[in-house]
Amino acid sequence: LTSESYPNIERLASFKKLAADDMTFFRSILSESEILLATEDEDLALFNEDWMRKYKGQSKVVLRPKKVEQVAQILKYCNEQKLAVVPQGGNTGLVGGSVPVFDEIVLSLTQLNKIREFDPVSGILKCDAGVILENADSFLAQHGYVFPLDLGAKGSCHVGGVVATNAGGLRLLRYGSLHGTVLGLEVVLPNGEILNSMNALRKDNTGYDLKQLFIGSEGTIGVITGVSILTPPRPKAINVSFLGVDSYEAVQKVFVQAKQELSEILSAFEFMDLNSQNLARKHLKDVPHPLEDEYPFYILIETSGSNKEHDDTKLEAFLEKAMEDGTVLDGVVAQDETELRNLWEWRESIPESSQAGGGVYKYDVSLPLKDLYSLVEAANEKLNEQGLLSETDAAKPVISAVGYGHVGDGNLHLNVAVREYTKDVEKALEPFVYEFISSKNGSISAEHGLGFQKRNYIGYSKNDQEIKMIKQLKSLYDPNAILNPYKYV
Ligand code: FAD
Ligand code: 2HG
Ligand code: ZN
Repeated sequence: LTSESYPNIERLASFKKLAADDMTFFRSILSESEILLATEDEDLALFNEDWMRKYKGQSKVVLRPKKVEQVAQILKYCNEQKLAVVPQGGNTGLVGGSVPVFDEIVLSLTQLNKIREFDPVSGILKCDAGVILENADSFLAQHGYVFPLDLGAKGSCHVGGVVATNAGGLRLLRYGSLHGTVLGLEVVLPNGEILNSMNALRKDNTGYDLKQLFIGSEGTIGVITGVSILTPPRPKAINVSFLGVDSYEAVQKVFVQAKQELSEILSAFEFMDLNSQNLARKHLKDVPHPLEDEYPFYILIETSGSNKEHDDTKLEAFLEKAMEDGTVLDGVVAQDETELRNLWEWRESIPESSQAGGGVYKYDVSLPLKDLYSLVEAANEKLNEQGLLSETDAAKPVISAVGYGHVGDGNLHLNVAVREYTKDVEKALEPFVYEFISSKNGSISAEHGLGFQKRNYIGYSKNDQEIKMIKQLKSLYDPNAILNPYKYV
């Protein structure tokens, strides 16, 4: 596996290089455990390299403050000194946005990780940005509440990281996007000012809703240090079923049926193609697939509610109908928590499975539902035409191009699993994939953001006027452009 370098980009000479006097300053405000320095044996790979092992920077220092005031002091200093900074959460982002490109200082939020308060009447949680998503959810479970966002990286990603990305995940269909559930933020601006809007109000129409600017800003205009979020009651009854169907048309039909029949208890509707399940099969090795026979498409449906009997009856009636009319060809329903986890595993393990053969090109796109799968077909055609794809021939770079995702949200994940990263594959896919999406009026990033990977392609989804305003906002809040440079702004 050859790690992708950063071609055609030069370090900006306007940024200062880290010097001894900078370290003296950092040591004056941080303790030893809050500073990690690269040494001969330690290249800080955990912080320099992204989850896909595709992007790697060369930062020599990671700062891990425990207090918001320290974040403010660090940014103020870096801004004055023109030292570039990359804010980093759990480093699970999938667009190369969370790691340095050159020698930017990594500002890691890992140690700013306290739950601040929880109101069990309103369900409003206030916490530090560095709280790991799964920890936030486990804390809420003790109070009968649930975090309104769930995703495969929950064990590592941060609450602040998902907000900075505006991640979507597996429950968006039910609980909506973070633009709705986040009620307030605490953000440190590049000049060191702390913007405190840790609101606990559901309604507040007093001028611009400033927090929205930071949700999904990917660390380019401020560092999120605190999050206030509305959490829903934890469902008492959860059902998961895993179905096999014979076409993408059938997937859409089942989606409509599920919305109609399951209505308020439907909490996730995910689809996976056969190729994605074949990759997962290799990865999960001895675990038997939930369905004995192979189907071109699979669907995972989750229901959650407060009354098991009620939900069971509804799910049974829905499945009976869908199987009777022949839309669903086969299916299973989890009988206990272990089976439920196991069914989810066949969906949640795909990102890792597609990476396991060497590397992966990931495209996270929004498309009109009717066109959602056509991108996977077009990509396969293109890779085949150019003789780049073979599941068995190790001389070909591409193992498989698979499609899966959050049908309920119109969000497809195209993963092109490769034996190694090569220019031929990249050239075949880009800008082809982006042009395809644009021609269907889709978005080149549904939920992962733009980061480094899509820095040159924002024009496929935003018009000139929108890009102009993004740049104006960037220069207003970060005039020295020290925050997350070389990425999409
Ligand atoms: P990082 O990766 O560290 O950072 C992401 C971006 O946010 C970077 O630009 C960084 O500079 C910035 N940032 C991080 N913290 C802060 C902060 N406190 N203040 C300002 N900027 C900050 N995404 C989905 O939307 N849906 C999914 O279903 C989903 N599933 C995933 C499954 C797996 C296995 C993996 C590896 C990733 C998945 N993702 C998914 C990607 C998703 O973007 C990340 O998991 C998550 O949003 C990033 O959180 P993080 O704390 O790791 O942030
Ligand atoms: C998911 O839905 C994540 O599993 C990751 O958004 C998607 O790896 C991907 O392409
Ligand atoms: Zn996703």
